[in-house]
Amino acid sequence: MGKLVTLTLLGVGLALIGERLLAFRQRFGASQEVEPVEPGKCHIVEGIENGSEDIDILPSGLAFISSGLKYPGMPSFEPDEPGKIFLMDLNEQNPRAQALKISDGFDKASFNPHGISTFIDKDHTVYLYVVNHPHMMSTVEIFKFEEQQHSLVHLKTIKHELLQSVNDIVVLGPEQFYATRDHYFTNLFLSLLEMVLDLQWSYVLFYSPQEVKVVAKGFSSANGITVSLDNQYVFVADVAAKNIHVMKRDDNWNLTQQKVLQLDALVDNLTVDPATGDVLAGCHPNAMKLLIYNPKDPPGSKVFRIQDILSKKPRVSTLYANNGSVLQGSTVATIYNKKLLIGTIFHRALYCEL
Ligand SMILES: [Ca+2]
Ligand SMILES: [Ca+2]
Repeated sequence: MGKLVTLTLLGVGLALIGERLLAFRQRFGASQEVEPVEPGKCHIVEGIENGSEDIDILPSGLAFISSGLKYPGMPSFEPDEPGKIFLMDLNEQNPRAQALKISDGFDKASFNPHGISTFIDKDHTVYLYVVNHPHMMSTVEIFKFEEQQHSLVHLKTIKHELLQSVNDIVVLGPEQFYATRDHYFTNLFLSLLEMVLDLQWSYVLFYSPQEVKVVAKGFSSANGITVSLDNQYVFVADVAAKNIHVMKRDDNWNLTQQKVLQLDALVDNLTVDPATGDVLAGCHPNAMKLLIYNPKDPPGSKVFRIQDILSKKPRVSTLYANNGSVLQGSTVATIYNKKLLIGTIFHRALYCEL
């Protein structure tokens, strides 16, 4: 009898894991093909070889690009190369990417930049907030941007017990930001198990020097985060659930969910077109190909444009798609003045004139 119970329990357990694994395979797009879409004249940006995970563009057209992310479980082609922040002036005829100098006193050797967000203070000072993973921990670094010197001056490192496995941030005031935590567990094995079992323990938190709190939870894996042009709505990408959550902000920085927009690819970083308010989503058509990297069958890229996201019927269109022959692992897309810049997790970036 005891053996029968053990066998039954084992069978049920294996069936459950099998079912979860199948669902996991499906969620991660193990069988997706990509039809190519190219929006205009495009070319690879020279000089950025080790990824361009996140991009944020100032109203003046200066684009900051985070490069060289080492992320647990993901391949890294230059594991010993420290991360960098590149700058591109999208007003130029043929914009080039140049690495910004970083001030002394900051540990550049362990710099591992991930999501970024710019913030312009009342006195017009430009700050760049960077999610950093030195030695695979999570911190938020605040830099002051000095345009003339082409440099970033490090001002502060923010650490907090809730700021773990941070993916992206969006800054809304001096040292006031929302951040996504993409996994509950920081241990690689447990975080993989968390993904397979789809525990939905990932969350969004609000940080200020006075208060740190979880403001939205229940995500499979909260990834990119940004705000609407009027700062009233927050958009959160749940990469593993392939959707975007539209949340309304209140005066206490709490978030209330308004709707969830389902897409058919894994949504990474989000940006907003400053001219139209459209949301741009850098997506992975097939995450299995990202995790198990094979140069003969590389991961592809997909960018969605979502128009009227706050309306009853948002319109979703594919702005860019490629099977990996040109661009692998797109994570972010930004638009400035009919110029499109697409970043990728561990490869190059693409520049298109729309
Ligand atoms: Ca970002
Ligand atoms: Ca991301």
